Amino acid sequence: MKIIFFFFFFNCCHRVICQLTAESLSVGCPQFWWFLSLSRGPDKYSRFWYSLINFQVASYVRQKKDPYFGDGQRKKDWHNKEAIRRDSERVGNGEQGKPYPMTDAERVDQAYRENGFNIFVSDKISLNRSLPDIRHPNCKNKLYLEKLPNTSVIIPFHNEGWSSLLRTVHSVLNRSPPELIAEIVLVDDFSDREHLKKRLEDYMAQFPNVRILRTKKREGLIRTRMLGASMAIGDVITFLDSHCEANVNWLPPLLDRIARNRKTIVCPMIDVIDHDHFGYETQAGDAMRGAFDWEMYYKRIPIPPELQKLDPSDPFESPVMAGGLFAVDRKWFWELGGYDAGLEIWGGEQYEISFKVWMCGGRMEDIPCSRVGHIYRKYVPYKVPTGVSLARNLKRVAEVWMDEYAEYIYQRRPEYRHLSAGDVTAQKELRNNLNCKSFKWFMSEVAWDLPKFYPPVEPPAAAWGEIRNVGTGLCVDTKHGALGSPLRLESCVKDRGEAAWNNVQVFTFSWREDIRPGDPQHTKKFCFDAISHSSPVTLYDCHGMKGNQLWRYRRDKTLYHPVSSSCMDCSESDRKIFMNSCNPSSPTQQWIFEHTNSTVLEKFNRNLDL
Ligand SMILES: *[C@@H]1O[C@H](CO)[C@@H](O)[C@H](O)[C@H]1NC(C)=O
Ligand SMILES: *[C@@H]1O[C@H](CO)[C@@H](O)[C@H](O)[C@H]1NC(C)=O
Ligand SMILES: *[C@@H]1O[C@H](CO)[C@@H](O)[C@H](O)[C@H]1NC(C)=O
Ligand SMILES: [Mn+2]
Repeated sequence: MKIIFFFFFFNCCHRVICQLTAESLSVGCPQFWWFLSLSRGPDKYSRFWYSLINFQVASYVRQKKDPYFGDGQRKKDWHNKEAIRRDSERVGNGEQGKPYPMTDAERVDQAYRENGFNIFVSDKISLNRSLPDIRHPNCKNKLYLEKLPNTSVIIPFHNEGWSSLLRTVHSVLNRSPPELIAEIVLVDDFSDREHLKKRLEDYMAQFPNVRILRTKKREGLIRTRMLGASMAIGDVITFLDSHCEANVNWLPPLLDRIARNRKTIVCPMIDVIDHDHFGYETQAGDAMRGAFDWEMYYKRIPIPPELQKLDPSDPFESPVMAGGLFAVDRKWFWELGGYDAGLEIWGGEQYEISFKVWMCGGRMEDIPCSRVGHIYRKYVPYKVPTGVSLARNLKRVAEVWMDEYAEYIYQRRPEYRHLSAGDVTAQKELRNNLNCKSFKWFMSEVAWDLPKFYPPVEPPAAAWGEIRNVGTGLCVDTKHGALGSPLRLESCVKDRGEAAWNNVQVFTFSWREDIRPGDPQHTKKFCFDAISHSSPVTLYDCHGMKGNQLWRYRRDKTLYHPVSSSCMDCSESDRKIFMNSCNPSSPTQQWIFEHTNSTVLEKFNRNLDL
């Protein structure tokens, strides 16, 4: 009898009953307690059902606590099925995000000079081109609130190319529900290119909700964004770059999160539009958390298991944003003081807004179901006022927000220590008035996984100095070679007793278990890299993912490469350094680091079959 009842219970309407039972937990509903006592008997069936119902109730209660679940608000499927179908039928240059087949005539430098990407190719691709839907498959079934706030889309630009700017606008118009676009605001930061003047105004006249604002002098990216934001009328402000393409259903997933918690800043996944052929694809690693190293370079780190969602298409928390693409409740943006108006031109602003929103009671998320492509330029085509403003911006951010952690930056960038950050009183007052938390809190609650990748205090290196080969008596040398060029043997400069400017023979086997040029305090960001058990050893950008840049310095003095199970070897006659099958008795496979720290080496080697 009991069992039949439970079958009914779980099969027919467990959701409703769980809701009832959960609610009755708080009001002490007698039916519920009767029900529990019924299922609580000594026999094992009862115990089974009892634990099952407990589980159901517990998970319901958990979900109820999550404001984003089962909140009773009406949701809907925001996909524009008709537009998706039309897009899927498009064929032609660059359609479906495919690379455009470039001719030699289109490959010339001239094509890149004005924009830093190939404008000839851009001009050949439709302003309405279709993009591949590369979202996680779960995104296709997601529902978002029926009632969403509308947004002003702010697109600052400076001397942007015609087709790249227009494709940004078209992609937003084509792939956003019209009722959610309060306006598109193009903010011109004092461009001088002719097509951005009357011609742009004439073109945009066909779109009633596109506005053009212009700065009166060159203001830089940060103040240009602020000008756009200050004129915005939408409930939400969405910032885009001027060479982007919004992908399918990109907007509702962003606005939905803000509707549920107005203090959330949301970022779309940023995809890569190739600056040569305009092919569209994800960034390496796709969904990752935004982070920084202690020289304040932006970095991306993997989502730790603790933060991975059951559904990988669900939003996840990110400590810092990449930069120009995000949406924020307009009023909340201004409650946060917008951007620090003392930030010049470009740089550091993404840290400022990110630290601020987390520390002052908001949060920040990346939204896997929202994707926007961005053209990463080959180079910046216009004059950017020199490094001084970037350094000053970073110093401002460090001074206002980073508390005692600023010291870690000054240790690596001593030139920042005495640089003037200008007047930051207003910023500090804002931090005070908003009762913002400490940077220590930010590091321990939000960016707690960052030090694993970028420790504030560099852990001691395992070995450093010259690397001398036992068999030949020669040293590993980079000869200042270009990235990707092989390492070579040279006579050891220490022995020559002369300053050998053409040689780099000092290396560090660092706590990351990779080998880099430079002494432990000043390593370069290049790493010993081998791709097979017989390949040369080259210098390559450190990817920090161990893999083919992971090395072991073993007791038998071999430099072992776990991925290929081979050892670093060399030949005296042609001075080459290459991978080979390990033969520890071969003197050409034995290498002596000038200095070692045996504690650290022991630690690295401890769990290894050596
Ligand atoms: C883009 O599509 C719109 C309709 O969605 C159409 O009016 C316009 O002519 C198209 N423009 C181009 C350049 O294909
Ligand atoms: C945006 O939404 C607000 C209500 O949230 C409404 O008052 C306003 O008129 C809308 N703006 C536009 C341009 O649709
Ligand atoms: C060697 O490493 C240990 C930590 O593993 C550290 O305490 C010690 O200072 C290091 N020694 C040198 C000479 O760097
Ligand atoms: Mn850009």
